[in-house]
Amino acid sequence: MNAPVRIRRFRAADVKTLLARVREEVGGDALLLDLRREPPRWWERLAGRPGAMVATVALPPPAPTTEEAGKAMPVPPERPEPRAPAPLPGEPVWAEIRRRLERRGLLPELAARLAEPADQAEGEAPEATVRRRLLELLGPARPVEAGRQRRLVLVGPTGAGKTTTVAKLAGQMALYRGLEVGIVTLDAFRAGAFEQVDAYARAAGLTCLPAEEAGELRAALERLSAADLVLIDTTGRSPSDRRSLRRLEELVREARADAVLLTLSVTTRHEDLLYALEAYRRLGADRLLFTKMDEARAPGEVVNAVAASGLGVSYVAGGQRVPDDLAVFSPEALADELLGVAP
Ligand SMILES: Nc1nc2c(ncn2[C@@H]2O[C@H](COP(=O)(O)OP(=O)(O)O)[C@@H](O)[C@H]2O)c(=O)[nH]1
Ligand SMILES: [Mg+2]
Repeated sequence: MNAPVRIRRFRAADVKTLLARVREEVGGDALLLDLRREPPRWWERLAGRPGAMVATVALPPPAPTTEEAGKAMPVPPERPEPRAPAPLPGEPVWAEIRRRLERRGLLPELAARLAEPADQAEGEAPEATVRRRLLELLGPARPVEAGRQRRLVLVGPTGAGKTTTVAKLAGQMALYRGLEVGIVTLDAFRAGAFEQVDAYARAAGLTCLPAEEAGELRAALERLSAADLVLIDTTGRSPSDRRSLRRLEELVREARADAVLLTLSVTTRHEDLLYALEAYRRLGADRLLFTKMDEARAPGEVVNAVAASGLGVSYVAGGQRVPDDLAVFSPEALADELLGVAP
């Protein structure tokens, strides 16, 4: 019996990287079946980025080893999840919208509340009502108001993306807005941590100062007193580590920050996200920032977190590239995405 043709898909930001990756992974004998640009996803649109390039290739024989066979996968349909799924026969429109929101990651009770037939405005289509309620819930975006807000602290669980985001924000504010930006890292004493952020800072020609305790923090802030914007990176703490959270709380207070951005990965399980929200609220977090949009199955967790915390969203990050994979949050773009009407 002939072995079935094995098909793989590859994604990359541009054709050159994509083809290099195909060559590296499957060699020169793969047959290129299709090469196209995907429409940008919602956060990519916010960052003004085109969608990724996608190559579909047929892998050459001979039959794969078991390990390779695991990697080969059938070509998924063009859109694995239709953006606006067709209603089930006889399904009322409100129930269909609720189902759509749940598929995009909203908690069932929140989806039910948003897609509730009551209080519909005169002559308003159900979808428009839900969109309006989503926008009310999300509130306006809360990016940094450079000029008015000078000292920013990023807090959040380990691995959420704080350091990367500090580098992105610093880079964008310095390169695109021409601001003088300084960085202070309270994460300097973990092996390699200072080097990570200092490398970014050097590349962008910015000053990065380490600080471990209140005195050093004061001195660092003093040295950066001429900067337009000072970004303070912190160490991730386990929300259950009350003692080190208290220490961090003291340092955040010492920093007298104008904004405290609670950085969360959108891939976090809802229960863990609630736990982090509760723990970091005590540190004075006044807005949210979501990372790893590119890894998330669905963006509904952003809405769940806003609903649970009452905090607005500042930025969203969708990739590891510094500084460009960070954009000001857009409640309208997220609402359109959730309702499946995004272009
Ligand atoms: N895919 C993806 N990875 C990210 C994003 N932001 C950060 N990361 C990665 O997440 C990991 C942890 O990031 P880091 O900034 O060190 O997190 P921290 O512990 O909160 O400072 C690193 O490998 C980053 O490259 C993002 O938006 N998307
Ligand atoms: Mg870090």
